[in-house]
Amino acid sequence: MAKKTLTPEQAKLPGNEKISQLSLHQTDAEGQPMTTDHGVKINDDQNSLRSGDRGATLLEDFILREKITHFDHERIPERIVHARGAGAHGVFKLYQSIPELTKANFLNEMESETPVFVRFSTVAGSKGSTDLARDVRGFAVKFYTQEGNFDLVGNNMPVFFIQDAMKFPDLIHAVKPEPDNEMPQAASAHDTFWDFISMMPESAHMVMWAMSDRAIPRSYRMMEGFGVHTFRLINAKGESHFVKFHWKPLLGVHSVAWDEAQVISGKDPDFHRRDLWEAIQNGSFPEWELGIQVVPESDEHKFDFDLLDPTKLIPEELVPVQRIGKMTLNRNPDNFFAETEQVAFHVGHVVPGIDFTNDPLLQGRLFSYTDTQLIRLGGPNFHEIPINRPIVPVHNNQRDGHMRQTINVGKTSYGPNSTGQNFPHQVKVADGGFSSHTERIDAKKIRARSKSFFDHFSQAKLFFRSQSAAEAQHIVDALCFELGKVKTPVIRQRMLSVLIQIDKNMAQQVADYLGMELPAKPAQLNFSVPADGNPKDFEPIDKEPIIKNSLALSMSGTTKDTIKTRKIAFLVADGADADSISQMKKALEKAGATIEFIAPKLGSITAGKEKLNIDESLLTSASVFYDAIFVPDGDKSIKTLSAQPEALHFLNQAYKHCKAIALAGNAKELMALSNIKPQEKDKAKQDSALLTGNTSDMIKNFINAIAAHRNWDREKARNVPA
Ligand code: HDD
Repeated sequence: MAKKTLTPEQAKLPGNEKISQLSLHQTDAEGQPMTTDHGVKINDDQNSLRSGDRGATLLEDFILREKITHFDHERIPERIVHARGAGAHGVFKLYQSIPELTKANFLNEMESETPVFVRFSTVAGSKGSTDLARDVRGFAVKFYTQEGNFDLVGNNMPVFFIQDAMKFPDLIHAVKPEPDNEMPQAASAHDTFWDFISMMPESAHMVMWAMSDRAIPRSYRMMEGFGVHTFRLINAKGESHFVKFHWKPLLGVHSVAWDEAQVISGKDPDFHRRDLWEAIQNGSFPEWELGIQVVPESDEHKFDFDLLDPTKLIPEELVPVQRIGKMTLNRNPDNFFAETEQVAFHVGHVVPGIDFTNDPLLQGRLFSYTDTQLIRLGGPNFHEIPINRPIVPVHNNQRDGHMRQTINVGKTSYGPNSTGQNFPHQVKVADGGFSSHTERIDAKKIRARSKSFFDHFSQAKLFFRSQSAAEAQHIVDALCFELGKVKTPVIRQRMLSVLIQIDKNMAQQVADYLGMELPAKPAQLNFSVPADGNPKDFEPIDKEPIIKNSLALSMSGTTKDTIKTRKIAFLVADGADADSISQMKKALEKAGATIEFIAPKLGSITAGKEKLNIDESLLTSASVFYDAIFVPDGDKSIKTLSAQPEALHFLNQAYKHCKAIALAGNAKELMALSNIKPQEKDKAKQDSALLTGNTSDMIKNFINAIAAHRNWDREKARNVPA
């Protein structure tokens, strides 16, 4: 079967106002003569100009010089964080207008669709690093609204490691590869990261998220997104409400297994990028609902945490998430560098109706994002790069600078002016002029943190207690792995002191693995103390969460009723049963899944009277690329597969990674051969994701097992070699 990959043209991917604007900057060389950058037609682009057949190259060769100079300057600095990413275009459509909360036009205009550009990323790795690193994922959305650009620059986790932007360079220096040997790449499992974290108890909550399976998503399309900080919504009367922004994926929130992540990193480090690209190209457009949690100003102090503290979330049980619109990603970029690499997000890009709070992390970010673009994109005119331009006109008295594109006409570049009739003119608030929320502030200038920021553990406890058994076990496993990679015993020891504050049993399991005793509560937990400070004044407040658990924090309750876009491998060889194949294929495709045929070699196989084209071979593929495996009936095919170690490994690995496996008819013989040995108490028939029998009888259960994502129960036995 040929893969369904369409060009944007064939797929008739939707455009929008931003896409039309971008198209003005596109160029297509089809049918065109080659020229220099200055438009001179080139006769020979293959040979440099030289003095005689075997002589030296001449300095005069402007064609050679131009080509090489441009090449030498092709790279720009990668992002200091979030260097590795993938982007896509789309639209945002409102379900419900909210004028009582905000005057932002794009959150009120029901008829219009707002173009968006989204970039997903990992944080720590370099531009060429693996997509499957255990890491936070960036989730940055640029809304091209009719009132200018609004950037929601969030992550796939709702809290952050630190409470003050002042510590961001330290955090990033600690997590990035160590400076002496530039190792390890795209990994937090090393001494400097855990050294920093173990001295920074405010990171405890985020560490629980980062060690959870949220840090190894199955797909960008299956991640939540969060604005993290508390922002403000401002209505036409100038009234403010606090708001937290959420993105809820319609495919649910799902992750891969850690062992699987590591295998994918070797087999296809572009796994997430490819998944996003292919989904859009195949017309399976990824969708998220935009959610808001709204808190009236009068309730600011109603919670047992500070709304300005970015290490805290508002439990959905306390303030439900209202879903107010949907974002659909429906178009891949035309050029990675021009769009995905050059896009410049800024948490300070807001439109009238949206404003900031005094969250100290947010406040520092407001400075950092423009500053970083100046070095990364080379100067103050980065807003003129096509992907960054708003879809509304830009007029002001900013002028000149490196690579200025706009040709401002006239003499006037200042205001007030009379030479240009005082244009461009300022805009009244009633007519859409931005004015900052008039928050009352009556305070002393101090360099300090509010005591209301000192509870570092209650939400870390809430998160851990809200996990399913499998998720909690994965956090323990992740901590064992990460701290196991730490070489300095005192760092491990200090980290155990932090973990005890969250959950003693969890800390004990990690300590056992590390071969260490659980330490007593140390004299000092927080090392983030000013030179004149008394460490005692900086110790965390020990508090219990005010709710027992929060369902929304666990992925186990997420959408599990669809197999749309899931990839299913059909393991086949000559002689596979045509009926078995077509029954299963039809049912899975009807439910929205994608099928790929995998055989010992490429080309085609015979299945009954049919010839089946093979998509991948056992050599080019691996079970980690698929959500589930089906082996159709057919004696000859099964015999061939039985003799192929790669086929047996394929099945065993899928089993280890808790995936749905359906073995039709005699294919069940492959079970023992591939070392799939459910424990006595855990027999095959009790494993809801390991199916044997007739193809037609297993279809429904197979679909349910794929929709359930993984049968994590299978892990309990811990008896699966791979
Ligand atoms: Fe940041 C990039 C998200 C804290 C400084 N950040 C960046 C990106 C995302 C985030 C998604 C990539 C944007 C893209 O795809 O181009 N950052 C966050 C979140 C944070 C956060 C959710 C905490 C809630 N960041 C943060 C702090 C600082 C920065 C505290 C500095 C004080 N972030 C940057 C940066 C980056 C960046 C250095 C690197 C590239 C860029 O901005 O454009 O300025």
